Amino acid sequence: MGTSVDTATHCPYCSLQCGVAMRPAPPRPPVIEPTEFPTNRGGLCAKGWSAAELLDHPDRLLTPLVRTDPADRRSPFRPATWDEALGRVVDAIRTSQERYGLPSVGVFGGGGLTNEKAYQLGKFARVALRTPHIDYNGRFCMSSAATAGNRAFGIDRGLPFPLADLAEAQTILLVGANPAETMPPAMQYFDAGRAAGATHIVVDPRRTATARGATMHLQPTPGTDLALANGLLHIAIREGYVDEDYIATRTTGFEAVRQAASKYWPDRVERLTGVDETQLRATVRALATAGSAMILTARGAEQHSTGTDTAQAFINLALALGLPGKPYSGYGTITGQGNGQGGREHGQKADQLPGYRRIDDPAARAHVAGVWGVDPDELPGPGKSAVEMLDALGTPGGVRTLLVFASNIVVSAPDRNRVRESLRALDFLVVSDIFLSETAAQADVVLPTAQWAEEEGTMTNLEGRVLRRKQVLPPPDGVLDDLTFMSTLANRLGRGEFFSADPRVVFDELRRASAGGIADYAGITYERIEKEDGVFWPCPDEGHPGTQRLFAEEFATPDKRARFIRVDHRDVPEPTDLEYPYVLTTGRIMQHYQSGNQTRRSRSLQMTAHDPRVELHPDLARQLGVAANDLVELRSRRGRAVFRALVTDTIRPDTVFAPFHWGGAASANALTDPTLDRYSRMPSFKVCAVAVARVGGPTDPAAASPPPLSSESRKDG
Ligand SMILES: Nc1nc2c(c(=O)[nH]1)N[C@H]1C(S)=C(S)[C@@H](COP(=O)(O)OP(=O)(O)OC[C@H]3O[C@@H](n4cnc5c(=O)[nH]c(N)nc54)[C@H](O)[C@@H]3O)O[C@H]1N2
Ligand SMILES: Nc1nc2c(c(=O)[nH]1)N[C@H]1C(S)=C(S)[C@@H](COP(=O)(O)OP(=O)(O)OC[C@H]3O[C@@H](n4cnc5c(=O)[nH]c(N)nc54)[C@H](O)[C@@H]3O)O[C@H]1N2
Ligand code: SF4
Ligand SMILES: [Mo]
Repeated sequence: MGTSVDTATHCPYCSLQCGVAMRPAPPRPPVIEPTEFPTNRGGLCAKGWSAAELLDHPDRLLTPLVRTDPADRRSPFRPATWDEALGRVVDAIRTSQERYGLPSVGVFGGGGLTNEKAYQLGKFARVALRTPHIDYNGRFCMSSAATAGNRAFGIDRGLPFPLADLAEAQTILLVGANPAETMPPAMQYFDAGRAAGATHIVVDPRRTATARGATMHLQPTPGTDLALANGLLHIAIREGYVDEDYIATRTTGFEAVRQAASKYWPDRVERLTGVDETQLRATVRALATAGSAMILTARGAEQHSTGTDTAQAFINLALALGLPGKPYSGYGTITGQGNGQGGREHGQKADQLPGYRRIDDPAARAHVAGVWGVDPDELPGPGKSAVEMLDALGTPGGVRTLLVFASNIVVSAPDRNRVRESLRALDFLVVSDIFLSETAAQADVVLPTAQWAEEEGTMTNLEGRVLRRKQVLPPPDGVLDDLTFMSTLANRLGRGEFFSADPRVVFDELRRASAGGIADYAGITYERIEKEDGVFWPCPDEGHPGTQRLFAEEFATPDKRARFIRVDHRDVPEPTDLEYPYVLTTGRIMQHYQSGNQTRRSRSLQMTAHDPRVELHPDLARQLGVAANDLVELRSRRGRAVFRALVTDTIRPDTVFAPFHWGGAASANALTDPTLDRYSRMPSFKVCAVAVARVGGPTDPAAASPPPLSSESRKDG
């Protein structure tokens, strides 16, 4: 597009979607500068600064790859034309469909895809493949808080207010979130609040950078947040802090919750969580006596087999204090992926149609089928959730041919060894990615795709604000963007008439498909987004201003009231024992993003965070004879992984923390527990039992310090 002016767009990574300006600098990739966009206001983290490094990275996939021997997935890859690669994909789809029926083809999507691509992928599964089986990595991310939000409020918008409201709240309780590393530019709102006298309380088993800056830090054992929330509610009730008027006029179901809370005596909660009674009381007082208060959760509280109920427990607390709908107050969850919000609204989920409609609702089916121009009876029903779909790969009734878009499941799904086995049981695996990920390395066919700055689309950020991602340069020769790929493949499958490769056409169709749904985008246009710094959904028509704040008057439930739901503490699925005496929790460091398939390729990020490191308390290190930088092996009931020791007193002595950004020998997900939440189907990423042992010294050339790309992604490649 050879212009010399800056293009205003957004960082490709997390849900903060920081505004950036990109200045073309041919023949090098464009130069990135932060803009004054309302989320980042001139801030950017190291990942954002480095994002353009990957546009012309030598590892980029530039042609489709196929196996030299189509019958042997262990044979080497060779470059192929699109025609040949698509031919193999179509043959595999047809073979599975003929042998095992339509549901034997599955799709796995991602929360990084634009709204247009996520929407089109859901439609592609239902209309081109006619399979019920589509799910996505958001199941690993937002599903518990989403389920709880839908249950309690009738709507799932992560933050029911703009981010800037955080600076105005007098008290914030932040549970299992580490924005200082996961969304650094958002810290300016927390900092502004504290500078103005706000009280911030962080709940985290680690004294993170976020916790260090807060007013108070509660340091519970992983997996006990539900008991903590019920304990706070118990105190609020006993000390007369509940808002009886609000409860009577705006909610239902409090009595059962009040009764349940009566069992959460502070000393019992102290025993369950490890947080002492004084801190519990101080937290309640800070929330209840402030003029405005927010309770925010993120993955630390949610990625558990009790994640939905845990989010609900914090919603119960917020409702009892009368917070949701009051100015600068309420409950929110901090969405993770770039389009984690929009990606969970328009049909990538197994049980969902666009506009956050349910696929088992006859009226929703009729509406969406009308927009798509198909017979409602043709639309499949709900399919299996992510982990359940992966577990059933290659089994009778399970998926035989799987198409993966924008997820690196071999690194990011729980119980990696089992995932690898399941993928091996497939008849055919297709992966669309920018780079040869660990998952792509196991595929039969790999398809190169365009990157963020090479295509147009929209993203919905953590606030529910719909943004435009703009094209700054064309994709490399021979690389097709996902929309073009989907419509080309649909064409080959005889369903091409239903699909467009033009993002504007797809977005306009999405608007119509979402119209009247919960996540209503009908009034949002590319032009409005541009003029108004984004538009907040719901936005039912072009004259509607968009909805920055929810719940002031009513909730989105049928009776317009929020629902209290009784929830009870349950022990973690895998308690520690003599063989596996420590608790492992997992998460993120600032420099790397998710499975690391992108950020591990950035030279500047690798320079500051090359080594996968496990955090251990000095007492534990001493007991195990581990010194700083030693190699340490973690072992769980499912696998092993080796990390370099980071000895730090910021973590509980009974707990170790490992990032999940690496594959190969340093894969945290070789260890994690796939036990699912019964409602959201979220796995237990944040708690399992492990053994810990020293396996080498700091200069040992052994397993850890994998090369920038874990050996795994090269092995079969
Ligand atoms: N640098 C970076 N930033 C990112 C991402 C990334 O990969 N890298 N990913 C993006 C995405 S998709 C997401 S979902 C967000 C996630 O953002 P966060 O939720 O902030 O990130 P995590 O590190 O997964 O977990 C947060 C904290 O939970 C704590 N924790 C662990 N177990 C428990 C527990 O049982 N209870 C409590 N209360 N806390 C616990 C961990 O110690 C950790 O500090 O980040 C987004 N931003
Ligand atoms: N142990 C543990 N595991 C976790 C978590 C945890 O806290 N602990 N967190 C979970 C969470 S919250 C999340 S969100 C998941 C994320 O885990 P993944 O789904 O693996 O996330 P990414 O690494 O972002 O994978 C995106 C892939 O798509 C590629 N890609 C990027 N853009 C595009 C595009 O436009 N089209 C296509 N086709 N490909 C693209 C990237 O190169 C990358 O390989 O991990 C989960 N796994
Ligand atoms: S905070 Fe998120 S959106 Fe902003 S620069 Fe960092 S990764 Fe990108
Ligand atoms: Mo996430």
